Amino acid sequence: METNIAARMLFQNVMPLLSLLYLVGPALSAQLNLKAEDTCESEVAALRSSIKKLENELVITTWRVEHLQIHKYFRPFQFASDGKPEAERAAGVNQNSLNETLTKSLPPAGNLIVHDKDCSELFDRLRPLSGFYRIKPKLQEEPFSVYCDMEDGGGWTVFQRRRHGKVDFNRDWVDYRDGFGDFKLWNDEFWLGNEHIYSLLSEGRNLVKIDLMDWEGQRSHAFYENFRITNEADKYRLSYGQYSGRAGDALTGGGGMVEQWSSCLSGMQFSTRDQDNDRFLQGSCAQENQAGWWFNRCHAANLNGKFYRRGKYKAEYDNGVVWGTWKGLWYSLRHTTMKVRPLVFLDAAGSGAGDI
Ligand SMILES: [Ca+2]
Repeated sequence: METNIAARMLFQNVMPLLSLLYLVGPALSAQLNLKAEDTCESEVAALRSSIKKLENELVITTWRVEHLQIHKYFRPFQFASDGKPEAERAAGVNQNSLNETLTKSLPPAGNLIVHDKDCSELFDRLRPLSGFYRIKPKLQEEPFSVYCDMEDGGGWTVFQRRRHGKVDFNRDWVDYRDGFGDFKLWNDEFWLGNEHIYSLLSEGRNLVKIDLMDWEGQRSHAFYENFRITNEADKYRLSYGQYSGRAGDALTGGGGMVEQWSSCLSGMQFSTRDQDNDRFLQGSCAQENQAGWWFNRCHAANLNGKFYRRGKYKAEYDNGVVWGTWKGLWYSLRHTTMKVRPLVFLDAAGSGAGDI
């Protein structure tokens, strides 16, 4: 209920702001240009600066509203002809009009100001701090919000993150396709969504880095060149090139032929608890492991697994947050990050090789 009220207030605040900036903003800017040569230059500068601040506020608030709408935290606040807020009539209102208000979209303010196809372009252009930013990997697609890791050489677009186990990763196909989790705070957990990951990975040569941390604070990592997934029609099939790093090549299943036969994930389709596309004929890896992932029969690495709070765990299946070649299948990791940037990238230190 509190969320609803907060969201409603947010929405009430953003609408006048939207109207003001869309209608008055351009005219006001033109006016200011005309008067720039007048004597009141400091006033003009102050006004320009407050317009800039308002524009920034508009962008941020629009993202928030979109996030709340996407996750259906609230219905856009609307007055009916009888003057009563919609919420007061909600009990009596028919379902069709509810659906209409749920799908009503805001003006595409973000489209006008998204310049970057990924966090590496944003890093090159502005060198901003790590945080959530809007990117647009493909011209014909809508921009979306991602976490940009501007440390570690900078320019990383993050598509998976585990930190504290508050987000449930045992989800259906649609959630994994569209993305889930929280996209606000520096330690929020999320899966960016297979559609977005597909857009992000589909062009150019890339480097994926997988950052891992255990419950003692020890860190390790793995790199994969040219990490790719196919589209939904092919069930987001995974492929990747050369491995390097310290954590071991768990995606390929580790050392032996037998392990690779059963747990190499290259060439595997994505499976969720409601879509079994794995090679385990007798059952569903996604159901056993309570996760969506590119299962074979089943895996030696599964970063979307069940979050166990002590590291070592006992269970019927090895269904933890697992990177087998580093901590084994019966140790569930505390932090994981999967992130990508172009293979050829001039990092913050100018070395061109990142923090490898
Ligand atoms: Ca199966």
